[in-house]
Amino acid sequence: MMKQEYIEKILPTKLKRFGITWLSAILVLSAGGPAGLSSGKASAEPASFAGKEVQPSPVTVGASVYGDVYFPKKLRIHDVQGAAHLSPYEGQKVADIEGVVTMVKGSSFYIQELDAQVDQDEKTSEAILVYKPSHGAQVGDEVRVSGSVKEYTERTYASKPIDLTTTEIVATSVKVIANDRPLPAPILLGEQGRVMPTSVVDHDGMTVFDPQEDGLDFFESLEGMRVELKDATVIGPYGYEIPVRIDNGPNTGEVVTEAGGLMLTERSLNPQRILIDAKPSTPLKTGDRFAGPITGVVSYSFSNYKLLPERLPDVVPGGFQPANTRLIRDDRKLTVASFNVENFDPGDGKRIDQLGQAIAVNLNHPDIIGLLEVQDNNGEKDDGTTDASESFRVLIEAIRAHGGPEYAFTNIAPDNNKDGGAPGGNIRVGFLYNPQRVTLTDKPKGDSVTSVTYGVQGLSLNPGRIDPLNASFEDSRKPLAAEFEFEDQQVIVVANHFNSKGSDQAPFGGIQPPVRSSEIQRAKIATIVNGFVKSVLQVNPKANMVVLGDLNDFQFSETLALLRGQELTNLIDNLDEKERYSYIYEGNSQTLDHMLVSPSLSKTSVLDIVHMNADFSAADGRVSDHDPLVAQIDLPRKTEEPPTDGGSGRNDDDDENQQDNVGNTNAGNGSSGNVNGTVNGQGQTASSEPNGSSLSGTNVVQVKSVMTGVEQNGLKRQLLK
Ligand SMILES: [Ca+2]
Ligand SMILES: [Ca+2]
Ligand SMILES: [Ca+2]
Ligand SMILES: [Ca+2]
Repeated sequence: MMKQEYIEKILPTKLKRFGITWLSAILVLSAGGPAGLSSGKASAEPASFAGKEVQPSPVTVGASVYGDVYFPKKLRIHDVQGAAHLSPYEGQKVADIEGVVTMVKGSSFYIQELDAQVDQDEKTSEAILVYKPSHGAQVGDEVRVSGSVKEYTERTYASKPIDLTTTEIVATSVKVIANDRPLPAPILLGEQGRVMPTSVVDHDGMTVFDPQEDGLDFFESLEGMRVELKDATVIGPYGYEIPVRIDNGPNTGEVVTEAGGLMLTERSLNPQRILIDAKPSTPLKTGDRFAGPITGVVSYSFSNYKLLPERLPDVVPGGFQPANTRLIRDDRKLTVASFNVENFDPGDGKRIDQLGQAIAVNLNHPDIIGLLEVQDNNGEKDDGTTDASESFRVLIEAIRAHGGPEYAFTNIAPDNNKDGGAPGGNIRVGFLYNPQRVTLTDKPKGDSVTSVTYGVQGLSLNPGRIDPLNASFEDSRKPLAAEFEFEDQQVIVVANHFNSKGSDQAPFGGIQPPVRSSEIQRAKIATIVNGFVKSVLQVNPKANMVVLGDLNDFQFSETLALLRGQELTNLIDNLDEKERYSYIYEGNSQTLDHMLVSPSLSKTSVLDIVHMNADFSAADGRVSDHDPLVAQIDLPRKTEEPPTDGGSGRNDDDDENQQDNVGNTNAGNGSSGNVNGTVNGQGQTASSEPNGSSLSGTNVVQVKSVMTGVEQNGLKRQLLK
């Protein structure tokens, strides 16, 4: 029998016999109804005909029991939440919704179902937000709430209005029916409790509610509920929230950094990251832990699910320390760094000194440093100033004060407020270089509008901007190419700062899949820079090129694919996966900064990301939001035999030698493919010899690494003092 036929024809007849109209009951098809019940009450307000919203209440008339009469059951929180992002009762009035107050937030509070009343469905949240000014409710009160159901944007901000909503009862009445009730037991998250999805945020455009698979649905199924985190590990410094991870058992596919952070990979945005919405009383760094479990309610605001903790346990420091570069100095090799100095200007106070120390000590004063986000001489004062010579000068002095060399600098000032960033700041890319080690080849300096080209004489301008009038660079930085001479070799370094991801929709936002509109401009910029690289290599296939900077995208992105083309190798890709980060955003360790090299350098360059900033708060030594990158490059020498392995001019021995120049100052790095687990003391000794220029003068010595104790091409190598 069809349900429809039963409801329309048969049931009215049955109900008539005991004097109630069928519209006053909710009825579903059931063969005889449940046994063992003998009485029931009719309710006046049927909610729906769907099976879930009713309960069996057999009616007894005389000796007859009508067991297949179903009445609306009492509406509970899980009914209002439903197994969905939006309440099935949105916009409707609900009455006498019962729960215990678990947390009070101003005019709002969270209530949760008594443990005895929860349904058997993990997809439905058992808690809900209630809004009523002057509600008077206290944690532990058992209340009965009436009002209307609203899908509410808990907090919003003009630039990103598209967020998920929080189901809320806008209450007309809140009746306290008991005090000091025990709070419902928190749901334990993680391996011993509810295991979190670790790879998918959403893969069905929010059309299927599958909390076991989709992180978005997982958190929604716990909306407003008390949850507990055991042994939470901090995965980044505090920044509006505390990002943590918990143990979700084996098979998570997680890549954990040496510091204890969570790597963003091509496979996962790590939906298991939990953001704790509280400000810690002590500085936090990646790898710190909490002295006890964290209990709180699941909330959502500013495009993310968050945990509102009832209290924060004490912090147990994890002991991770800001790193120094692991590259062991070898003066015959060129070192090139990329460092986003986060809106640096002469008004930065003690950060000037800290950055000086970072470059002189942590980075071991590289020969060439591509700097990003250098502001003009008066920072964000917006008065038409664009010159940054004072910004460079104070930084050079600070490096000197920490034992570094006297650097020189070069840059091209942007036209006022044309390159994006904070208004008035005029952030630009520029270079520091050590004139004791490299020279900026003598060419006319470019200006803000003239494009640099490459010919048989090298760069036309030095430095020069790449295609600065191209509309693709609108409101963004123009790449800057500079030509340096190291020993007898030229190397072209291109510093970049691509447009940011700021305009993209959020991974946990209300639009799924999120639109990442910023990629369009980056794709154009990457294509232009790759075109420049191509134009150089067409003239000189052996040109030594380093393309570096904050590219505001990941190593596996389309941006990087376009920039690499067939020409460049991204040294990031040579690192062990857990090493590939220079930045932490909402608890995801990730790479925005890159260092790419041309074919002549691809096998003789070793990269180190110096983890001294991203994992730390300012109190623990952070001097910028980005970690700097340093590459050590064994430039091919003109005295060398023609290449035999496809143009790199290097053989396998050389690759090993490169690894020998990476010291192991952190015990956890032994597994890295590029980071040798052995400290090479001899390399350190040899590298202290200022012998690079002497070596370049000989044409009978096959110069390899100082460490190579073998003969090459029949010529005995020699160490020169
Ligand atoms: Ca439930
Ligand atoms: Ca909801
Ligand atoms: Ca889903
Ligand atoms: Ca200014």
